[in-house]
Amino acid sequence: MNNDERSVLAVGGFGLGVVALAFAGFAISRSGNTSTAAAPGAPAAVSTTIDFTLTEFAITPNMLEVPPGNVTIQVHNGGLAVHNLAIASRNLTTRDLQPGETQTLELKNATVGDLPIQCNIPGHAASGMTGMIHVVAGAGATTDTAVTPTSMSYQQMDKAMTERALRFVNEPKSTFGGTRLEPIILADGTKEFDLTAKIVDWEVEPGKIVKAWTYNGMVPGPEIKVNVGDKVKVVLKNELPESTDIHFHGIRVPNAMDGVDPFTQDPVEPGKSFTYEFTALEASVGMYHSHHDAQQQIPNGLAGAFLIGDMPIPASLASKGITKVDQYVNMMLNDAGTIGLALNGKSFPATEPYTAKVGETMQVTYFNEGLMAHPMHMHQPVGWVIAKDGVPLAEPMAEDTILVAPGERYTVLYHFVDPGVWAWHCHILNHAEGPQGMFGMVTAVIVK
Ligand SMILES: [Cu+2]
Repeated sequence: MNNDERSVLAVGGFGLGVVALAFAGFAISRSGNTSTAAAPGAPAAVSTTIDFTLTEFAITPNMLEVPPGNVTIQVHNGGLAVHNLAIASRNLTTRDLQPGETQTLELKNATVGDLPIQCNIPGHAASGMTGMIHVVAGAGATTDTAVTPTSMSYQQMDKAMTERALRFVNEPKSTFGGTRLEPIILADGTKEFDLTAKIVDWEVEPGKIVKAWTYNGMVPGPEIKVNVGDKVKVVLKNELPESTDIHFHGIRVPNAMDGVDPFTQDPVEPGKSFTYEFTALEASVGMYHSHHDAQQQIPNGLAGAFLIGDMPIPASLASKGITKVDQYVNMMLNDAGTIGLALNGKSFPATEPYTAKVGETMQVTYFNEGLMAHPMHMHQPVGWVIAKDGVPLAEPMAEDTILVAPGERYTVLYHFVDPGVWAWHCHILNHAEGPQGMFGMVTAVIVK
């Protein structure tokens, strides 16, 4: 987004009303809730609704507490394979759910105790698709994720939420990372990219400055893009207080260039440099990141997109109006370190707003460099997943919520059909919206 577009966004027709409308209904779909229907002269009958999402290979959440009584269980297959959900002790099982399907189970008269749950597809429980419903006297429907209670009145909450949302559209934005790095072309045609690893002050939220561990002073690191057949040289200079290295994730390189000390090289010590050299052999959607003290170095910012060649647009999407790409977006997910819950190194309301026109198509690649899986949801258009980890799918798959696990990349085409401010966020709700309003892994697409 250039400055002109940003000022249009700030002063243009997207005022509070539009923002508030666009974000309405944001948080109602996943939370458990308990209601009490008291019949005259009878004890209250408690009924509770809970949700589980099935993926490869997890049941999310994997533990829920409910009070005794009737429990409505909504089971959604958010994965890429067929799954089911079974409560063996109650002889209750969903049918085999295709990706995207949802089925509701009614658990009648649950009494205090534990109800193990699992997916009954062979091998899936052993791979991690197990969980538990704890029936506990007096329990609300809570998950294993703590929710901060609020003492604010609803008027105070509304005011705080509105103020945060308006900062997103009205405040000038600080510098964004992930800008493309132009190579130095050497005499033999090799494309050289110079990366300096260093700690800088980085504004993740308006006024919140953290120590980011960066390539070339930005989070994400600069985008590197080359063509199939290019000779590539990446010169890493280490100005960090610890050793580091660079691994090219999802890119075919000789073993000596894999960037994993001590297997393939020595650590690049503070003050030292290392040069990676390889030929870009295959079209790829990869990432480059540290493979040294990674649990600190990567969440703190040492990661970027590494792209080789271009992704073909499936011919079958022409019937959906998708014949070309008008805009390319890398969306790097993070959830830890000094950067915290962030999209491209920024937390809402500091995240970058995107703009598009009705009829246009945006190609988004999600890169998860965090510690958790994130179900990414753009309001309104269904996304067409065209590639997983850079490999084109035989047929594109429609998904409005795309679960991206750590290390994964999904390439998705979004075709815009209606104008407005459309929220775009992680659908783990405590990564996105709380009593103070939206935060963390939230941005929006402004479609005109
Ligand atoms: Cu998330």
